[in-house]
Amino acid sequence: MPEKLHANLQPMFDAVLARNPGESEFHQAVYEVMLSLTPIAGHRPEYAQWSILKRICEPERQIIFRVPWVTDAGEVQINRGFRVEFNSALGPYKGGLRFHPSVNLSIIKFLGFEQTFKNSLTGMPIGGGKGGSDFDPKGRSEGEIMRFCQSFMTELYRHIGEYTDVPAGDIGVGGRELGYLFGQYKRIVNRWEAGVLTGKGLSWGGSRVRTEATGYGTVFFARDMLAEVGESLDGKRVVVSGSGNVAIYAVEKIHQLGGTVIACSDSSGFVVDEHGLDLDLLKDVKEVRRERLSVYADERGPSARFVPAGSGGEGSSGSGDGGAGIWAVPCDVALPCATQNELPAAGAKALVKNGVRLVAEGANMPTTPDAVAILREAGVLYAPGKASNAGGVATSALEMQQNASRDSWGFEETEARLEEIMGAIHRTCVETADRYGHPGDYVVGANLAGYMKVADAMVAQGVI
Ligand code: NDP
Ligand code: 2IT
Repeated sequence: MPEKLHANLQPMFDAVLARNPGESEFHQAVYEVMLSLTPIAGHRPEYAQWSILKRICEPERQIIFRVPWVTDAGEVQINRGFRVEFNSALGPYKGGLRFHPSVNLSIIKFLGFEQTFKNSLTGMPIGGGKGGSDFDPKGRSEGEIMRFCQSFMTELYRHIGEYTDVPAGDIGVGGRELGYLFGQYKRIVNRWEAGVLTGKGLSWGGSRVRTEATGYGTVFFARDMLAEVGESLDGKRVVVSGSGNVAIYAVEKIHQLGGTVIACSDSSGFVVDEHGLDLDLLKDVKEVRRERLSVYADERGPSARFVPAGSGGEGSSGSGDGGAGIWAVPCDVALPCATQNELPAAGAKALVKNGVRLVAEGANMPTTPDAVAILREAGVLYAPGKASNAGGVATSALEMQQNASRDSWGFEETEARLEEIMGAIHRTCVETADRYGHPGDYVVGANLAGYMKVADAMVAQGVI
């Protein structure tokens, strides 16, 4: 880790390392929060006490289960399912489900830990949780995906509920998978409980804008950061990594606000399109046909070129140019929207060399600690995901509100709520960073504000 922790905090971090061996992503997420506690470790020691930190770093409940299912060819498959119910100080556990072959307990714990502070920042009454499976949806038939989702829910259903734990989507889990999950839940419990999952389809309890919310929210946040220093997105060249749910709607909002997105990626490589991405074609290739990004370049014509991922296999970050990948494409604004640790030091150096002005995370923990240090050192405006990508879960909380009141709001009204929430998170970050002597530091602002609210609620509720 690039920077040393405050002397009071280092032994606590060492204890977390010893207690959770081998969980590198979880260690990284805890380190990033503990580093931000430095400004209060001296003069607000009540927040940096081990009695609180040791509880915050320990999930309330960790569920690991077998997910058996049968392929189209009749072969029995076993996957591992996870749900980590991290913290319920502020409300029912809330957070997505990820289906990706890389999923393990460390990844689910880092995501649940981050989610706790992100959800706190939204101002909505939601605790933190995360789940998923090492199931790989790629290349699976519709029938296989449905059977997997049904088997996954056959165990998960007993742990979730409107007042207990409310899952949603994440990598590999979108509208299709949520439909199969909700259907199986309803069949098992024999009740219509819309509030048990968010990200549902619009005709069966979903909220308008939930599909767009994470990408739109990230761009609203980036716009507010630029406005803070008297700039705007108008005319900016933007690189967005990923081409899934978050990336696609980040591209859409950037184009609506006058910027031009000139590159995006998937795990097979990245595409550079100097005329600006054709969003209709991108949606058709990725959302409808579920194709690789090279198909976009083939069909777009001469303005677009596809750069395959390098032999390092790191997808959006590893394509042979010193590890910089998509981040070697010169831009003013970079929005990492694919996955954790996809923006390494080499990428940050390339961005800085090419004069990037702002990096805002649409993904969770996409920037490595080394890369964060490089960006901050160079004075690049930088927003951590727990602030900038909070629009997705905030709109999930709006979906819960609509479900609870059996209501359904219009698109404009819901988007206005999202914009207002992102503006409030932005102000909270700026004011908190100012108050604790780190003006303009969104990492300190987001982590301190998110953390202190959770810690206060935990203290008020006693040692439970
Ligand atoms: P999707 O599954 O819709 O898209 C993920 C995108 O990232 C795809 O383009 C995928 O490429 C790429 N990707 C995933 N894993 C890797 C990898 N290991 N290497 C290279 N590329 C990869 O997921 P989302 O868009 O929903 O999620 C993206 C990020 O945003 C995640 O970090 C998620 O946790 C975070 N997030 C999501 C929210 C939501 O509401 N969905 C809310 C807040 C954060 P390919 O298709 O080739 O695998
Ligand atoms: O990381 C995230 O915030 C999400 N995947 C969305 C969680 C949610 O419950 O909407």
